[in-house]
Amino acid sequence: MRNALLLGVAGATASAFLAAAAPASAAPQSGCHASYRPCVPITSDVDCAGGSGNGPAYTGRVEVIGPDEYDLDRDGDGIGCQNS
Ligand SMILES: [Ca+2]
Repeated sequence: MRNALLLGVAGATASAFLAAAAPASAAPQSGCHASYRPCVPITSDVDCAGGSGNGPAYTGRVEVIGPDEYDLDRDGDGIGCQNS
């Protein structure tokens, strides 16, 4: 019985560890917009650094890999802020 109890405790500890680790591994891009690479923050608007946009966030050249919600790729070639 003692061994069974110890195994039960070990199993519960492992399960708690996995549950705590899962969200981090499932969302490694947390805080980054899914449409852009490398990381562009998720905020009200992002403009090209050095451009005429008013922010509040700015980025340099980025690859657009999803819907261009921030309108960074004006010519639609998949690269945003290419003149930055
Ligand atoms: Ca472009």
